[in-house]
Amino acid sequence: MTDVQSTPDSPALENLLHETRTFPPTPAFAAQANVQAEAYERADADRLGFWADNARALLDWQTPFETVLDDSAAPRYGWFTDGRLNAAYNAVDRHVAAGNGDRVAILWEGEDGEQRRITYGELAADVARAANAISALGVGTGDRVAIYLPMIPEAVVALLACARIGAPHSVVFGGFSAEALHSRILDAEAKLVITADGGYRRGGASPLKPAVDDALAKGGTAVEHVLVVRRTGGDVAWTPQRDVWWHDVVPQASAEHEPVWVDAEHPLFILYTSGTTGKPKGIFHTTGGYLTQAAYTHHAVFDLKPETDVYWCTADIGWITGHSYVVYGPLVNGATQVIYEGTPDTPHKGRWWEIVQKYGVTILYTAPTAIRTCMKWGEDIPAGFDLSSLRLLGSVGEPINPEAWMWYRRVIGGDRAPIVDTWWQTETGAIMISPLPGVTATKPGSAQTPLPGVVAEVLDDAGHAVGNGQGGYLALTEPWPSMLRGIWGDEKRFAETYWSRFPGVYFAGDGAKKDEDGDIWLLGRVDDVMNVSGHRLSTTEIESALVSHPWVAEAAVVGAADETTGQAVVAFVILRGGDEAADRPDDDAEVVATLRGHVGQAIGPIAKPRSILVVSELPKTRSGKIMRRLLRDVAENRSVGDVTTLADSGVMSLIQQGLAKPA
Ligand code: 6R9
Repeated sequence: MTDVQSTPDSPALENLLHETRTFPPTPAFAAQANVQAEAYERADADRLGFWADNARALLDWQTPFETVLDDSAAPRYGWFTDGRLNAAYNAVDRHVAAGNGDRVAILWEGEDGEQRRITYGELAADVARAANAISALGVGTGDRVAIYLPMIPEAVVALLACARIGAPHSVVFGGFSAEALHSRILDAEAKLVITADGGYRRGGASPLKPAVDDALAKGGTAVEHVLVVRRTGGDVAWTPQRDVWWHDVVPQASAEHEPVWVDAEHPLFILYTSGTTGKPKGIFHTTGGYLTQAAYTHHAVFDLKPETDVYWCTADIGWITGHSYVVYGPLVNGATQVIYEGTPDTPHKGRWWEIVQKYGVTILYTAPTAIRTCMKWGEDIPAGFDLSSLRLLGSVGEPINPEAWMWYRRVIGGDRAPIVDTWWQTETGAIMISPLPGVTATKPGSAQTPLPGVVAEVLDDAGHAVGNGQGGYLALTEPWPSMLRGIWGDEKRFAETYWSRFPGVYFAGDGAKKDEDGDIWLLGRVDDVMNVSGHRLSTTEIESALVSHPWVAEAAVVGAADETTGQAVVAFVILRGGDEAADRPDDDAEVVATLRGHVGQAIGPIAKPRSILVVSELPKTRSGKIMRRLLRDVAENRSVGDVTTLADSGVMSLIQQGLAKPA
């Protein structure tokens, strides 16, 4: 707890919560870690040389590069520009060439219990067949392919088949509507759509093909064919000539295919990310720099030992985390990984932990939203499974509240496995700020340190780096290999969105602070920062204070217009189940009074929410981010805005119904 020190006109984000607990790596973990402290020194001494070494060590190049960084057209930087390579070759074939064709690449588990085990050798053949099949459908190098699939092995095969022929893929989340899909197909001018009849979610088959049909019926697209994987066996409408079954063309195709060697700067994929306002941005990444940093960070941050580890990243393939840490990073590094199709509570709330036990998962990478959901369900559930195989845990997607971090460490990691809290974005392509598990003494709630080769700063309004103990804007001050190369078809928006707030510096859009040790804490999106009587408060810190109370599983905080204070803090909370809830009064009003007092104590009177609403769900994107914009609409009594990127569109009416009922 600290005093609120700044004056009402202080521009900087106030720095409220303090954390003193640290967890150094055990000597045994440190001794075996892939990356040691020297990496920071090496990269500081010669950043470009460091990345060039990694690009050469981690990837196979058909034509070696000489140029490391081309900054002549900044901010459109180029990396390894005179080199040539192929992403699918690097992810699959070269492991076979090196004699590891029999190593398992994918341990797939369907939600319905179906299982598939795919070796690198089998994956190489599948990718080559799919590459031949999509070429035969008229897709050439440079053509775009939209992918709208559930979490099935064919999703990995489809991405890699595109990469193999140099056709940039554009993955659209399986949960998105026909309208969202249509706008993304149009924007990328995709020629082919790869989809499935459906997938399994929440215990049932949920159809996908109808959304593709509806999207294409809206017209204006360049789509010539729809390639359809049969997963659920449900009935599908069929447009002859246009629609083609995967099983009719892929298994029959030849498993011989010469990869298309592309320039390092050839586009590998487009991935749409919804801005807070306006039309989604097609973030595009290229081949050499992206693969280098995806592979390096996967090796350094997850400490992967390909012969012995079983790695599991729970992200959907429609999120950047699925691109970098299900497909490219792990496969380039030759990992054996689990892929699970469904939801964590199907058919029971221990499904994830059952999978960890069954496959002996050693490295688990997931999102705070999942951790908080498990906290809500109670720790008895994971306690019913043997999680002793886990040796490293990761977190991504949102700030992880210190309380959730401690729970993750104790309940899932057995107080043994280090936690890496990894900050990055669709735009950064790969992890940027994170502890190194064998080096860093970790701190609950903080992403801590830029990785070797990455330069990040916290800047004040005027663009000066803040000192320790101060808050401001997170910025990346030097180019990095996996940086976005642009917004598809919109160079102007690229320059304005990322490069104009602080000229020449990448503006991440996140608030951050540096603590007394110089460690970086992420404080939420700058758009969500609240201004209460002139004090700029972060959503994250107040949410963390709420979650530190034993009754609270999840919290979302927004600033709502207020006549006296400009903005007032309004909090939405989900209460915890299990033993933690034992002493909780039944009366919501008493709960609310206690929680307000708790925030006042933990942070200070300025942060006390004006109101706290107890809800059963929070609106989230498919990657688990809370959509505070929608909660602000509720807090300010407006009708709720665009909900097309919500994971579950029914949530907003649930929240509003709950609020309408008499307290
Ligand atoms: C990888 C990913 C990016 C935004 C980012 C930030 C938030 C991600 C975080 C985190 C705090 C972390 N974010 N990881 N905030 N700590 N470890 O999530 O990409 O979907 O593009 O979102 O997510 O706000 O700016 P993306």
